[in-house]
Amino acid sequence: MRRWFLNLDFYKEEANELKIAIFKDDYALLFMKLLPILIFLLILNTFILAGFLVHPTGKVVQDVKIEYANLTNVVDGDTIDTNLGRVRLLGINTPEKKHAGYEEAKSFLEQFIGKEIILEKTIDDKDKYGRLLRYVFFQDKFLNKEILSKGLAHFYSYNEDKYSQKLKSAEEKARNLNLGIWEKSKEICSSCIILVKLNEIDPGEFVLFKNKCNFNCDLTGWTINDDSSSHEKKLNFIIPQHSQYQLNYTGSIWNDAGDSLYLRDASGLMVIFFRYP
Ligand SMILES: [Ca+2]
Ligand SMILES: [Ca+2]
Repeated sequence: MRRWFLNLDFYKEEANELKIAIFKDDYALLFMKLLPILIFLLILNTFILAGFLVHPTGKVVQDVKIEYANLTNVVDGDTIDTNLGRVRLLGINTPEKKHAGYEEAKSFLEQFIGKEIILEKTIDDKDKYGRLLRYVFFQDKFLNKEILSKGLAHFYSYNEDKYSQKLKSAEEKARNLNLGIWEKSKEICSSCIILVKLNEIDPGEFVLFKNKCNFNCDLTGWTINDDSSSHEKKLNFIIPQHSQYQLNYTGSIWNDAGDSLYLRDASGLMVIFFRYP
């Protein structure tokens, strides 16, 4: 009897091994049959990842696009000409002509004339003037970021993208070091004037300043600006000691969604920087 049971166990084991072998063979066969489909799906996936990313809004956008170009001419600190067309550097806004930082930003870019640069598109292709909106790289240099790091531009975004945070930090570092456009005013009144309120809701936009010192402050020749360089307003008033002054706007200057205020003294040095939201 004992022998019989042993034999039975032996046959059971044989049968199990055979089953496993058949199962393994089936699996291999199935795998071989599915292999071309798997390879096809893998390639398709790679193409999808290379060409598209999902924007935080949930919208699928063509997000990664890199092109090689030749830098042929520098228009100003944030605009260059290339063989592919005029390019507006994304994420930055450099000073206008005759303003501190204008020449420095321009000559920084001029060192790359005749060089092969890399242009990267993220969300937007062109602005309303038909300029290509691009991030610009030369070898390991990220030019948009370098300009911010040197304090030669303020951060300016059309649409937030994967580089926005990096660029904002570069700007913040330069600001904390008082570099370039962030150089602080040495005027005595620069520590007297405070921003009480900025009302960005139009109609009726206004900016309310206060002179907290016990002497009058003459703001003649000082300038106030939002993120767009073309909106500069020259001031011509005195704020008496311990008084407020409300600067009213008729047009729509202060963007409701977010903007920045730059108050500079007559020599262009920074008095107040305020960004919202
Ligand atoms: Ca507004
Ligand atoms: Ca604005």
